[in-house]
Amino acid sequence: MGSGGGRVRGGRQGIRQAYSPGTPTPGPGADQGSRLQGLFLLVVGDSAFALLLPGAIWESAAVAIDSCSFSNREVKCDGDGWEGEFFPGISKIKYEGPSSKNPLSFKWYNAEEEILGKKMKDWFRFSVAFWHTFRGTGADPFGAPTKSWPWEDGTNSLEMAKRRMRAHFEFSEKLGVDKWCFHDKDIAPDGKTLTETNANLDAVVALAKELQERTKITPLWGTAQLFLHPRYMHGAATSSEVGVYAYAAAQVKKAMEVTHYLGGENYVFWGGREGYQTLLNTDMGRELDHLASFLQAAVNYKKKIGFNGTLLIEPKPQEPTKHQYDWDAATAFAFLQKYGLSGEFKLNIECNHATLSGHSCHHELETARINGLLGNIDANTGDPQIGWDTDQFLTDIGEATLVMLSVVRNGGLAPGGFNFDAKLRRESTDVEDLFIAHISGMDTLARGLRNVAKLIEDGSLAELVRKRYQSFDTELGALIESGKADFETLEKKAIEWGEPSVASGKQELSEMIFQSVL
Ligand code: XUL
Ligand code: CO
Repeated sequence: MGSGGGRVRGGRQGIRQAYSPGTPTPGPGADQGSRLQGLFLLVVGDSAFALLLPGAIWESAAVAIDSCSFSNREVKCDGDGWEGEFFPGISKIKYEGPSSKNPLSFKWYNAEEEILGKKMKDWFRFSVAFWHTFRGTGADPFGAPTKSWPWEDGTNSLEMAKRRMRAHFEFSEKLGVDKWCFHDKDIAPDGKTLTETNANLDAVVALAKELQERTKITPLWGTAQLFLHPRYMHGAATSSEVGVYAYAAAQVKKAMEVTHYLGGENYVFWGGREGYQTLLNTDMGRELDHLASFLQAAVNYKKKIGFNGTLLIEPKPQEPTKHQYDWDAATAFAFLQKYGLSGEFKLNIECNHATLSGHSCHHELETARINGLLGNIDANTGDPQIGWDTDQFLTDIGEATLVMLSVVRNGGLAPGGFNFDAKLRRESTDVEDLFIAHISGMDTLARGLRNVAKLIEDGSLAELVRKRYQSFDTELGALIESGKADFETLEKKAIEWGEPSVASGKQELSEMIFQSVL
């Protein structure tokens, strides 16, 4: 890599000119410069995903082609127009320990250190989410994008996609994270046809493969984005339109092939629009049958291409739809059982989704774990005063400790891991904030793991729970737990024993023990 600040070859003005033929008519905010004008109009409806793309993706082929057609001026189609490092002032982030005041260092996460019999890096298997870190613009339904990363030129061109991919690998390498997650649409622009779109994806994937080989960073999971484009307004697998169902299948087929090719270890299904706005116009039973057929076809295709990764369903109760079918872990489990799919899928639990469904993240993790379904964690958190999916980096040490309790009980998450499905706040606009946010999230979870090790070593919480159920460590308890205690036997015991004694639940003591390790 070159030294010094990176720059767009030929200067930014040239790229702005290249973009102008495909730039939508400026709306409010036109005084913010042509780059922001192009982005601003795209802030539509859904707050979480309007941010993903700095261009209307269904128009992006035109943008990509325009961009390339200007190659005889400033922009080179075969290169990516960027020289030097993307993060020139930042070197590899190191562990400096809790007393360090350096924001660009780890205080608690020490990748090679062994805790509870495993290296920290193996407990976590951290991953950078491409869509937030490299496509998040800071836009919200009321405001234009706030980030202006130096490598972005305002286009959704193929050249821009390649440059962004190189920035991503440099970022992850410097952060010391060796996994990444992506949607098909995050990494490559759409073409005018499905065939053209797939060709664009192949071009970016070829570069990603090369960068992966050089850096040893591989996908934790890949997925298809089936929620931004207007064709998916009624859903993808649950759309009332058979043509949309087929299109979604084609998209998943390709995304699965790409994930497999890149050595991805999992594949995620988040049904952002698999739900309804009103039951008055919805045949819920038929839609759920369609979703099951879709997932069964995905299982069949996975086997056909020899992809051994885990398929993961990511529950979320609502947003963008009023009601999403994969409401929470228990609902997803019931769905998988009903359709005979339980052996084929695990769950990707996202903490902010858990709280939106009225549960804690710990509850969702435990529900998945006790049913053998805990496959991956989308590590983030919500805001207690905001009722939507804010996708913040997790900074609450207590919450992180509870999360790690489940992960340790699960024996880890591999082949899953912790994907930072989290984004910078709109107001955080420095390039270094991207590093600081991830470092903070990693350190918080590392503290959680260290706290769990203290809890286990102390042993008193486990002892409290053991004692609480000790009345079942008896002959009758064993009979009940083996499913052999009939009502007549139980009635006989109840009469013989009289009024049962009921011990204290010791909630405050359990909380005191928990607090003592934070
Ligand atoms: C949406 C969400 C998605 C999925 C992948 O809330 O979490 O980013 O993780 O589609
Ligand atoms: Co997620």
